[in-house]
Amino acid sequence: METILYSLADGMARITLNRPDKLNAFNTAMHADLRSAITEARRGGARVLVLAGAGRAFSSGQDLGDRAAVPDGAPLDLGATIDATYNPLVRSLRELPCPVIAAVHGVAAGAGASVALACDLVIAAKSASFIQAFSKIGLLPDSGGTWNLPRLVGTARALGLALTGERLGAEQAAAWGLIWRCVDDSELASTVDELARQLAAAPTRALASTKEALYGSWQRTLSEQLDVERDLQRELGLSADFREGIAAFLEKRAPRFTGR
Ligand code: LHQ
Repeated sequence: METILYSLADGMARITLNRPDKLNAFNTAMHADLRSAITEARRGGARVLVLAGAGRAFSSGQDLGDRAAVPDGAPLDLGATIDATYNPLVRSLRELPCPVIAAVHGVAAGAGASVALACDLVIAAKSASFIQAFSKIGLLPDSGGTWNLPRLVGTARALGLALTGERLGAEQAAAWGLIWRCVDDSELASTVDELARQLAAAPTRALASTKEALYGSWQRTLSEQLDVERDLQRELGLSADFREGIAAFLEKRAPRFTGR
């Protein structure tokens, strides 16, 4: 693929945004490549997906030079662009039945930040930063930004970030709960690799159900959520991995989960 690097091995799918001269800005081709790669990861039975950026950044968001998505004089329906690109991307990451890790180094700006925050676990290098660049060009946070930001850091901080477009360093992002973890720059790759290996060997269906239950919880009452947990647990109770987890515990050995 032209704009990303993709691999799938040992249950670990890796997608690297690969337009380093544009700080991995999203253009139409990259969205198409991402769709293919995520479909391929799903079809290939990936048990974890790692999303990262090549060069010195994670992503600078929408490619502001892509005339298919950014107006050049004539009015352009950004809603149609979003419907065709960012919204399906965010939905596909959330609906992927395995954990998605964003490995963030350098800057994650605009939709680059939103896409990182749409991943299930965000690990960032200490020198990384998150910028809600939208307001600087007359837009609002998209790609799930207005949904994820207040849920992750609360309304006051979400509004502060979104209205000012101020750069937020990774250490502060971790302290605020915007991301899962911030590590030394030199440890980003090994930390992400280790976590990806751990998750690829985990009971994948349980992790997928955890994602589904947690993300869906915002629309439900506690009583409704209790029912959702019951239903999902009922399914997991019939899984091979649950049987293996119990057997391994009783036999005092490490479990060998297969994701089934
Ligand atoms: C870029 C970009 C970029 C193209 C750096 N595009 N070339 C929007 C519109 C339509 C539909 C739906 O959704 C959206 C959502 C959005 O994502 S809106 C937000 C779009 N992103 C931005 O506004 C961020 C723009 N970029 C920047 O503010 C800076 O580049 C950041 C703060 C990310 C990094 O700054 P520096 O580290 O100083 O790097 P730089 O500015 O020198 O950039 C390096 C190169 O990358 C440079 O090209 P050049 O040929 O001069 O070396 C930039 O033009 C290019 N680049 N971002 N988004």
